[in-house]
Amino acid sequence: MNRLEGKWVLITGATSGIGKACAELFAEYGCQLVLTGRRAERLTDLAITLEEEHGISVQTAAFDIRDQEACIQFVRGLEEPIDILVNNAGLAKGLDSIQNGEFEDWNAMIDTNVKGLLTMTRWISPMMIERNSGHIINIGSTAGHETYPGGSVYSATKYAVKAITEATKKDFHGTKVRVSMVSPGLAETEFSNVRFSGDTERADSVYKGMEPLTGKDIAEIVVFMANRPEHVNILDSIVMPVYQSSAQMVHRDE
Ligand code: NDP
Ligand code: 8X3
Repeated sequence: MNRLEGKWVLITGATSGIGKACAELFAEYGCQLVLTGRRAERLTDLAITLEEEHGISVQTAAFDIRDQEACIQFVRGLEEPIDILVNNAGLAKGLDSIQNGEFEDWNAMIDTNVKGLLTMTRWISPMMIERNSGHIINIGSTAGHETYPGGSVYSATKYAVKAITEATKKDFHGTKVRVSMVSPGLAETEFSNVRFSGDTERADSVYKGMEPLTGKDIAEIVVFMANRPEHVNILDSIVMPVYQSSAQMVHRDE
């Protein structure tokens, strides 16, 4: 059953990976889309493709989600009320132990994964509360459920996403606005390339000898959550490849 057709879905970080896959899948369900990210050309290309393929309306906005004023201006400029907000934009930078960490990497992760998500939620959710309808879906991580060496700050940001998701559900208590989170394990996107600053060999080694998740695998969970009846709220969903059993337990074929 398609309960999503015609709904307005705002996806942050739609220029690649999980966000892009979410855009493609919501488009298949006949949703209207608002897509954000910093790479304007990718957003425009995706919008043209999805409009042509699905006959839907796609709006785009290129800005840095760390820029709180840009976020606020973007939300003020929205032409349609948002039914579903997918807080997806995020990244890991580096895999340094805390004693060797780079402030620049820490700031990028905290400002994007935590403050960017908070800012979007802060400015979109009042409109949902007012209409007593809406759904916020945060992309967390297995790193928000367990830690690993070199992952202290990335994990901290994803534990924060878990905390924010759970507290937001409580803030909306008594309304019909839903709050969910998906917590993926290893998914092959641009994530590892970004984490290792374009070191493709190192990025590829993350997925060596195993079949990782794809952006589409996660998009299917996001859309499943969004497509539940309005009285059903899935709070979290931990999703890993079958060869992954924890952050560091990854089976690899020879
Ligand atoms: P990608 O690198 O493929 O996509 C990340 C997206 O976030 C891009 O669209 C990027 O757009 C956007 N983004 C990053 N920084 C900013 C910024 N400052 N302002 C605006 N947009 C930004 O990685 P994934 O698709 O894998 O990551 C999506 C989410 O999934 C992240 O929150 C990540 O933490 C999470 N995740 C990923 C996992 C994985 O293994 N891949 C596992 C668990 C969670 P642009 O560069 O154009 O700005
Ligand atoms: C991404 C998964 O294990 O690389 O959130 O941190 S992991």
